[in-house]
Amino acid sequence: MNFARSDFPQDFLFAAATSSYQIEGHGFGGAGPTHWDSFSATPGNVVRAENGQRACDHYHRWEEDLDLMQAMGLDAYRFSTSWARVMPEGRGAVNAEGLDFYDRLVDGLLERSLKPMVTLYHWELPSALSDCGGWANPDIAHWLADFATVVMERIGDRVYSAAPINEPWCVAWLSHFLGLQAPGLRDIRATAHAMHHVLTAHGRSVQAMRALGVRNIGAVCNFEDVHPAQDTPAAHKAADRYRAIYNEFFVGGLFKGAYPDAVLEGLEAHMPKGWDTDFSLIGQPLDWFGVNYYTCKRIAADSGPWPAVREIEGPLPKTQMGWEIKPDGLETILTWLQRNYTGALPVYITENGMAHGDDPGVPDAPRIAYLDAHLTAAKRAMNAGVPLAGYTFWSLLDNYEWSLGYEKRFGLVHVDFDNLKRTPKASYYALQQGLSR
Ligand code: IFM
Repeated sequence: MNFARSDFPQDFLFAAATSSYQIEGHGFGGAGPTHWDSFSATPGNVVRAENGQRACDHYHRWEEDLDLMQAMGLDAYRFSTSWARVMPEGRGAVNAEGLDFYDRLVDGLLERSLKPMVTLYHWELPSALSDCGGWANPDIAHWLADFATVVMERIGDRVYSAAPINEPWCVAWLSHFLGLQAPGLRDIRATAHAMHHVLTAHGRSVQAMRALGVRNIGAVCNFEDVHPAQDTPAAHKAADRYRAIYNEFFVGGLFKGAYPDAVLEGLEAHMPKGWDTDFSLIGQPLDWFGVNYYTCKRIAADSGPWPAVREIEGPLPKTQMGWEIKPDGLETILTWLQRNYTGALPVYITENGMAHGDDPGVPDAPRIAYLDAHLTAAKRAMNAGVPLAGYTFWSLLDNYEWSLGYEKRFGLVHVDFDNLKRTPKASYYALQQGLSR
């Protein structure tokens, strides 16, 4: 691996990321049911109907996992808090055991000189809130802000950074329009409402955290490097529309106080009442912006109603997810964001990594090459003027890859899901070496 820490500025942070439902073991510690438990119990939604009830049992093995990060030489850990673990009904009563868990985790990180980077919501909505309409209900902005308050009253004095929501596109579009994640809806009205409420919830939660004095608050969105599949006007238009939905809608709300016309042309008729008066709430000042990047997309025009876009398989080598490997897309996204949205705001790569069908003991050379190439692309973006402040590897552990179950392995550390044994992969050791240089 070419990567060396000394090629990056001294205060540049290297981190690993996970999320609560994907690793903790939701069946432990008095957590309430979530929409992922019911989505996964519904035949056809998740490979082998797998769920996060046990996952990596990080709930009991968290010290071993923190030791692994410390030994690797990382500076920070990006994790999320499970809403239903802290508030089993989503509102009201607090599960003391759940809050204690995150309290211990934060102290354990600080004891190991790892900076805690917390995301409040990484997708496991409490079922009681899902029953009330979940992200389609405007009250979710207040529900999330209340959850933010409960969590931050306990750990807000010790976290390094905080973000309300991971990947709004997945929370809204993937889950309410494409139906591929919980709650598995395919409904344009629910989608339009969720797209907007994910941002009002972001805004209210930022306000709630600021009121408590929490510092270093940001937002995290995911991006793809989008290209027309053919050089035709129709494919270009379709790619523009796809890009507007995926890449431009959320940053439009956060940084420009407006949604792109190419999205409104399809969603405006379905938006919640008064949506266009919410931008001062949505556009709360931020201290940093987080970019999750994995791949590119080739888009063609499709027949049928809006958005009339179709993904076409591309020519580049692919990961276990079937995602094309396109490191220069990361540079494209970072420089485009900096020029059009984030300007001088510090940017973190909050997720990047690849799934690979790792066998224990077999070096994961493709992952090493993937990370090396993306770190180099990040460096190029920095040379082009992007104020990049950190890089987070997805993921520390093999874990629950949502509707794809436990088959897709993103970890730097292999997890044997029969006995939960952790075994660092070659990529873990390659990064460990690079971090020491
Ligand atoms: O595993 C997910 C994570 O939960 C959110 N970002 C993308 C990862 C890989 O699909």
